[in-house]
Amino acid sequence: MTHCILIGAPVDEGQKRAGCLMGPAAYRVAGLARTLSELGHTVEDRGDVAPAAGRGEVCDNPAVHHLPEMIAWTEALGAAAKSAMTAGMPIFLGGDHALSLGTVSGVAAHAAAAQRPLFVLWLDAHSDIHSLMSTRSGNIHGCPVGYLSGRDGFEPMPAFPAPVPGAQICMFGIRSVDPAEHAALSASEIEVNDMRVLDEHGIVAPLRGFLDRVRAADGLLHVSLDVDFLDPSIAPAVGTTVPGGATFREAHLVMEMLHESGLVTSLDLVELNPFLDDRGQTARLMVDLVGSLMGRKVFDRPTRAK
Ligand code: B3U
Ligand code: MN
Ligand code: MN
Repeated sequence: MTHCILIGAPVDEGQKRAGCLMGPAAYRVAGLARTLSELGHTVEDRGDVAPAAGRGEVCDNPAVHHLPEMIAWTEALGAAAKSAMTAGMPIFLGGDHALSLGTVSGVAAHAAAAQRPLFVLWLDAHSDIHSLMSTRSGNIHGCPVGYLSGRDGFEPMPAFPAPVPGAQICMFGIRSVDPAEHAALSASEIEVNDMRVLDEHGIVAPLRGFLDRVRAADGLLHVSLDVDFLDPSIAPAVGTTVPGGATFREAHLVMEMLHESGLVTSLDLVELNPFLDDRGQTARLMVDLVGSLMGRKVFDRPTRAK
């Protein structure tokens, strides 16, 4: 039994298609709390985080927008994440992916205090490893991994901490990478499992390899689940649909393996844009995936291999 702490992060400023701010409400409407309590967990909903007013930070790339707001979100979510980690398992209801600058920093601060390494599983069509200078869209939701991993080749931003070494980050589902991101990924130690890897080897062996690494290091594991990890045919409610994503079955299998590992200590649900959804289909699927991550099984076979 886990104490699940729901934290709304209605961040919409990391991209330009309004609607992600409705994500936390959509997860609540889709029955996330009920799903968790039916699985035997306790649930505490801490409501939505409210950031302070953004200060006037600027950067030299004129494309970048909402930087002061994202700095304020990063501070507020970092504090919320750090405090929730001492009480249970935070589940952050996004909000676009820029929110992970805050959630992962806060979780990392907790891990550092506990003297345990933090690992991050990034489930996404995109690598999100831009810097403020390399992004052409100017959308900060394309930058969180860049800052969290301390990407080389650009000025560090004190407001965006770099708490997770690349070697502790693992990506699955990758199928849309800009040239600047390609260079950054190549120079990093991040484990990149793009769709080619999944097509060739399936999802089980590479995921098991990563989970073994986390276990061997006695690490904490943060999972950051971007809706566009999933194929748009099953998850249309996202601003950046990319064909060829994870299937329904692959996604549930990932979640079931994560549950069986017992390693997951925090979770982001990001990029749901309920305005683009089809009768709540995507919100419901995301809630079902959380159900699998938190222990729902079709058939509970005690001897099932880990
Ligand atoms: N790499 C592109 C596209 C993108 C990144 N993340 C999302 N889209 N969701 C960019 O804008 O940085
Ligand atoms: Mn993303
Ligand atoms: Mn994405």
